Amino acid sequence: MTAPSIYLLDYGAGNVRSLVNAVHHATGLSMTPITQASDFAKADIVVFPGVGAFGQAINGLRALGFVDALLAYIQSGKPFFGICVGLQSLFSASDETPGVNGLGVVPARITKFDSSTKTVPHMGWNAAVTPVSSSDGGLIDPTARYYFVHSFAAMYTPALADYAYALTRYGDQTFVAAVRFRNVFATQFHPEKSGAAGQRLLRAYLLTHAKATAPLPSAFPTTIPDALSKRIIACLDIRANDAGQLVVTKGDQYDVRETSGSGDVRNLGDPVDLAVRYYREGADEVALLNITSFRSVPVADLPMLAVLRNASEKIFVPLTIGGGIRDIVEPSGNVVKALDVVAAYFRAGADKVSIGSDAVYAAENLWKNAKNGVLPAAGDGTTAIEQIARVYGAQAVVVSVDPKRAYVVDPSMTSHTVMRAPVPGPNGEQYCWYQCTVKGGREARDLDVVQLVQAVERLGAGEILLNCMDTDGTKSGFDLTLVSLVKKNVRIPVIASSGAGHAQHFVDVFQKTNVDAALAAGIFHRREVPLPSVKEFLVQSGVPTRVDEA
Ligand code: 1PR
Repeated sequence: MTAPSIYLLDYGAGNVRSLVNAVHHATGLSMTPITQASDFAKADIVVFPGVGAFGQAINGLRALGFVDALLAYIQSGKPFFGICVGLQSLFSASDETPGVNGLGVVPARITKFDSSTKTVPHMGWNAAVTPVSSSDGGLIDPTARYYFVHSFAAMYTPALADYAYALTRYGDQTFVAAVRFRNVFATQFHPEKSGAAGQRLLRAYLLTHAKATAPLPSAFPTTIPDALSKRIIACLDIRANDAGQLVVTKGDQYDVRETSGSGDVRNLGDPVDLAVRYYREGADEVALLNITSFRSVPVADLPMLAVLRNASEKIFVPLTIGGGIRDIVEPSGNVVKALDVVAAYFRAGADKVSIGSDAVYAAENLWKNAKNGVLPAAGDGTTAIEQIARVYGAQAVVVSVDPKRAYVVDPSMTSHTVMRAPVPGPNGEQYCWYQCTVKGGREARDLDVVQLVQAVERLGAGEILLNCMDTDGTKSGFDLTLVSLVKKNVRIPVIASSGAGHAQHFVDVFQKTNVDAALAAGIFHRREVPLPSVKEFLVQSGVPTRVDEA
């Protein structure tokens, strides 16, 4: 049997490396990029991993002159496999980009999730429910969870019965998780980021199902439960140690040096080895933070690029890269724009980028334009957050916040949002506000965490990674006051970080706040509380959790 020739439809907007790696890992097959319209005729299977916004995907195809050739390919009956915006582009139109026509293969419109009732984007691991009588032998596993990240979707109505192949419930809405009809198959979720379940799907589709005709539509179960799970994220703080070797390190309250003896940077292992270990243990995402990003290096030599390239060949869950996402002045004086810095990271295999200090400056500037305490409706388009969100989508932009408690005796002593302090201050103060910092906590700013998250959401950030300098490395539990405060003030997903000491802390943060994900570093690195045991405890405690070790 000869291997199918798989062609990749990439209009150049983002990272297709994850997909190329995932397909190769699952099947041993390589994919050939389509570079001209005549390539469609050579393909046995065309894969279209749409990235970014709907209009950008369609206009990208149009600019390359691929729309007619793609429609002719689909008409020819050969297998087409779309992913995410690759599914949405099959529809007639989308509210994301009014006025731009889709391919129109499915006669319906893509609309936005209702954010008045839930967090948007829909981000994380959810089930994809197939028809009751599906005897399709393992293409989509209804007992597994797959990775979704999107703000727009095809909401399910009976008019879509001939096209829908899997449905997912998110809050009060049911949408199409996969379409399958004739020679077309497309998923709203990302199989290439869906761990072992995604690997099984890629193998089953590309090696077996692509050649088969789609089964005839049949009825879905009458109720589709919302199975979105709480995410567990493993975080690696990475820097060069004193010998110049890139290592995973971990501080207490951001101090990463040994407190006794040598005073060396703590070395907890090799970044790629540890990241792969966490993937195998069932991490829902892995975050890699370059914590010495304020140092000036030529962008092409950024050591994190090599780490990412390596990690993305072996890890098939979302990878976030952070540290130094801003305009960079190279030692030569050459300025590299933030958008070009992230392009290098996305090409190397990142799925999201996390912005720290630069987001604080952007928020401060937006607040300067506030009128009577009300933020402007949008920024001026110049910040890294806005530019990256425009090109790669809001879901690709995480803002990493490094707040620390500023204690006050009385709430009237500051204009910032004051909370009752979770623990009293050094002089017995009962109140605090959460002060934002930059440069890895080295410099405090006159901006509180509520001001920061509101501003960056307005600028288009898709998620908040909420650290806490007071609890970082202390193993005393997440700062639930801080997490609840931030969660109340934004619609986008929030990741609780800093302070995890045992499995009960994860249960507490999920049961006492409605946070979307929780992140830990030290306890995982030192194997004090292994990641699988956290997941097991969450399951026992009734917290929706994905269990699918690779
Ligand atoms: O400002 O855009 O260059 O980003 C710098 C990034 O590096 C930020 O995301 C910032 O949080 C991070 N960072 C900078 N310095 C440090 C440091 O530790 N000296 N690390 C640092 C932040 C916090 C978390 C940690 C959690 C969980 N470390 O990353 O993983 O607190 O830890 P735990 O579970 O052990 O308590 P820019």
